[in-house]
Amino acid sequence: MNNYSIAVIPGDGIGVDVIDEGVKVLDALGEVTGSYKLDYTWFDWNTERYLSKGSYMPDDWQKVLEPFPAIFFGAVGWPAKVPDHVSLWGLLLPMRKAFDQYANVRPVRLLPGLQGRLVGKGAAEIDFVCVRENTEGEYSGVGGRVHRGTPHEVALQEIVFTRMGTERIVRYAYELAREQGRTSVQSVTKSNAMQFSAVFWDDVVEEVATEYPDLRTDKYLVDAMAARFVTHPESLEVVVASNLFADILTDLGGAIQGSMGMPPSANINPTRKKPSLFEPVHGSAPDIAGKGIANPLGTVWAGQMMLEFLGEREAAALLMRAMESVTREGETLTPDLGGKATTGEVADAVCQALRRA
Ligand code: GGG
Repeated sequence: MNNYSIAVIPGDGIGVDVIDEGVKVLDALGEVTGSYKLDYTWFDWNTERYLSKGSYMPDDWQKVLEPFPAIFFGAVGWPAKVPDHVSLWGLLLPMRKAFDQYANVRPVRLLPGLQGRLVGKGAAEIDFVCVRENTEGEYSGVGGRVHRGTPHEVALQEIVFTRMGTERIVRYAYELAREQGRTSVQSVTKSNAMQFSAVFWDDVVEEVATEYPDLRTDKYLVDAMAARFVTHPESLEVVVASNLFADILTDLGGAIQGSMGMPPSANINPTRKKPSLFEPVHGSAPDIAGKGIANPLGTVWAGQMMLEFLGEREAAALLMRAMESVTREGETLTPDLGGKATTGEVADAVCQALRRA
């Protein structure tokens, strides 16, 4: 039996609802397989903490989290109480950057039985993965505002692409393509308009691609790729893009997966020298927080990716099959997927499927 120490940060809004259920499913899977046990340390780092103590995390947060191989994260943000740029830069983005979680892996797969939003495109057509650069690009955090409130006010937000950062994410995408038995990689930029940063990205892709002659390389402008998600999702295998472009595209990915409640997100430090972080793609959705109707499947799927990362491949495969059997049956789904079940009932259905298996 393998033991893993996991840091759990439910965060805000429905993050709390879905993480509770995600933990329930991961524990049930550990019991069913007998292959692992997760020892959780819970952290109440969220907007309430910010309001009462002035920060989302304590000063020594890096030292506290560093011993954990993985962080199981819910969601951040409560815009009625704290502006979103304060909460995102107070909790999630510092972890991605400080722990060098440079590869953000986001599968876009329509699970069996679910109604996608695209006419004529089912589970066979919607099955690819997005690799998002996760530490620089449009999220570099470099910029400033001057002459506030005056007619000559200036706001600058710098896009930063480094050779090291670009090469490593592109290489990660090609390696993932090989690992998953794919035949191609789709690189996304806006190099007709962004003649410096995006053309640089294209150049790096061309260089790295020579190391992978077995894989085809396709290049798309981000606007064309947005259309392609809808018109030809079956032509996509491993989509690699910058921080902001991939963030936007993967919300579209959530939509074609049936609901924003479905997609998971693995923020990986491939060196494993610092913790990796696993979360649903969706945010905190304050409007439905605490109502018991949030879809827990994106979080359960993120937990499944965490188990794969930890090396529990058989358990992870079993959990994927259990989720698929729940979606295939289609009887226990939350309202975002057209069902009437609660968050807890969906997680219970996954647990039952695990026990049946
Ligand atoms: N569960 C993830 C979460 O809370 N996401 C909030 C969000 O807006 N993230 C922005 C990003 O991933 O770039």
